[in-house]
Amino acid sequence: MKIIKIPVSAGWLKKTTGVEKGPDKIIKHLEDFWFSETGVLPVYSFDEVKAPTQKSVFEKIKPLNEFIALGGDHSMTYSVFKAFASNHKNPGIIVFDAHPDLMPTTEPVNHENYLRSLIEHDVVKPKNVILAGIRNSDPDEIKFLKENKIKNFPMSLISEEGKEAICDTIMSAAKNFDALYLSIDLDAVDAAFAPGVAYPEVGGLTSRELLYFLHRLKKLKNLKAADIVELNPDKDSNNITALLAAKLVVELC
Ligand SMILES: [Mn+2]
Repeated sequence: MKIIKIPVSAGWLKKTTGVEKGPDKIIKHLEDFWFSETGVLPVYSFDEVKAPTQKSVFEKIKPLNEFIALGGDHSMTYSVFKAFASNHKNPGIIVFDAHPDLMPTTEPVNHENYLRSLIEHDVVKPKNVILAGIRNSDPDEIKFLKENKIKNFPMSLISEEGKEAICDTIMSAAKNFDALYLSIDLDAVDAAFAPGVAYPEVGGLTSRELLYFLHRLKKLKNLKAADIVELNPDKDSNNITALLAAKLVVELC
């Protein structure tokens, strides 16, 4: 699996400072795993976007077919997905996140509005966007979600209906995309399991619940690429979040 390091910290209000250390930290912890739980021996090749900009990230990703990009803050998904989308007819994205990241667009985009920017810049159709794990939104974002009829599976719904049923629904929607991209903001996971993120949120997925989703989504033939974002090693506790991020990489290989 090609692993692309994108050490970007372009965060609004500088609250994401520290996330640029994420990629190296995750890679260090890959050593802590041998086989994946499904018995796969992961083989990696590493590459990096040094001093990342929207343009340099796009150019690094454009020639790739299958990859996992490691952040860095969520703003990077704008350029990574844009490059991915440029290679496919009808691309779609599943995002695990505590926040919808649908704030009004800015230039350059940031980690609070990358997803709205992808939609408003016609990179992805709103009907090809699936959100899961949301539990803290701005009124502006809720309005945008409703107006664009975005498929939204907030934490409350996952908790009420169960991860199995929600995963079934997500998979039947996602299997129709020509190419599927998975974006994992580590704050989708409960702060008790993933404290080392820029904006920790309680009441989220357990590590195991997120792994359940990944193991099932991995079975979709159209799943081509993924990113893991928002690890902040400076805020972590006993490297627990870094270790989770590394395990996610292993299980996605
Ligand atoms: Mn996010």
